[in-house]
Amino acid sequence: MNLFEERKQHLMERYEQLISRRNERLPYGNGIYDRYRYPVLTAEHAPLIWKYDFNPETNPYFMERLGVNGVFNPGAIELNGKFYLVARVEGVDRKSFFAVAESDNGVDGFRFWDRPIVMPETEDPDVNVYDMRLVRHEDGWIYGLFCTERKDPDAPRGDLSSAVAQCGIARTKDLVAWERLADLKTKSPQQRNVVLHPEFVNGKYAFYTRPQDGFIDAGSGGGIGWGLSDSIENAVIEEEIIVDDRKYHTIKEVKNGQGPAPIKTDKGWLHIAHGVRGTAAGLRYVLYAFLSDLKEPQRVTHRPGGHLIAPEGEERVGDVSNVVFCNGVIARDNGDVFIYYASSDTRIHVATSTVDRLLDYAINTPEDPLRSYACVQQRLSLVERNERFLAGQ
Ligand code: M1P
Repeated sequence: MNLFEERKQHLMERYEQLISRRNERLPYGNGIYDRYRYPVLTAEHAPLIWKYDFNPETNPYFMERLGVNGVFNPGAIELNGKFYLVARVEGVDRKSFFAVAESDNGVDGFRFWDRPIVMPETEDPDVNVYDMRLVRHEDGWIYGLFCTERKDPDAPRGDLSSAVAQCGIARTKDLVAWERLADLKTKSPQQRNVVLHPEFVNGKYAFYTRPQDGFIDAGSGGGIGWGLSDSIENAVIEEEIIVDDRKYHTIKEVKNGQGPAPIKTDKGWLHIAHGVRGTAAGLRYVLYAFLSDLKEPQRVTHRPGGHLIAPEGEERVGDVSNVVFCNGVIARDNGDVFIYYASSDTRIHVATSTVDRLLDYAINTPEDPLRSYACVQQRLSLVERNERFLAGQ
């Protein structure tokens, strides 16, 4: 067998082994959710025909022509009983694009569709697109809101890094054909992590936003914002309020952002978000949860303290280490919840829970009391309740 055939066969076999590998739920989680042994999607899950030229005449070494660097930060949706992720696929050229992967059970067997999504551009072409939030809206469309990034036209000469992030909006019925709408307009110079609320509020489209002064730095901005727009085709938010602020000495001191669209429950809207703090080793991204009022989704009713998911083990290392990020969740009719989170801007994992468990967590976990002394009081109160209960047994 020649080199071309040998490499091709080996890589194809290895690919099929990877896709058919069963995942395993790790035993004894924290009671809130379960983690799994393997990531559900990685760069190695990208189909070989996206990367290799299969013609031996033009590619005698069966050499990778268009490499994939990472697969992370997916939007998620259930359609006709199947699990779909719209992943951020990052080529080795640093540009990201979107691609759909599907699975029957949501924890393994994810396989990319043959072709990536062709996302139409607006008149002002995106340089990079990423982090899609998929929302099935009550108007009948499935929306994909994502970050569209372009070079900052006002950057000083020689500054090749400054960028402007805004919210791109597209809609689809089948995840195949996408209609691109105008980018969201707000007064903020930077917007990332914008999410469409699944229902109309006061007859308007409602958005979670994240206004920022700079591309990376929140500056005087930051916090999870909220605003309404009459139109989705030309969405404009005139007034933006902050519904979940960042705070000194918390897991969301530097910045935070809404994750996926919130889950509707009988006790309120259940949100998963990310919080960022600075450390000597750089930024640390963790996930947290909160609950907001059913009728007024912008009014937060419960704020469990601390993180819900933080990077663990190999999750801690990758292209941007010490990061977990979530923009996709699937809540099934039977109450099961699949939280898709990416680690270190490199790969995608799943954590499974239920609406009941997450509500118990959100409602009964005490808020961050913001001072060490108060944290000790909080812990002592738990210890004393336990002592009383155990003594009475
Ligand atoms: O690198 C970590 C994350 O950084 C950004 O998130 P945020 O806007 O909150 O800082 C995003 O670019 C995200 O894609 C990335 O995972």
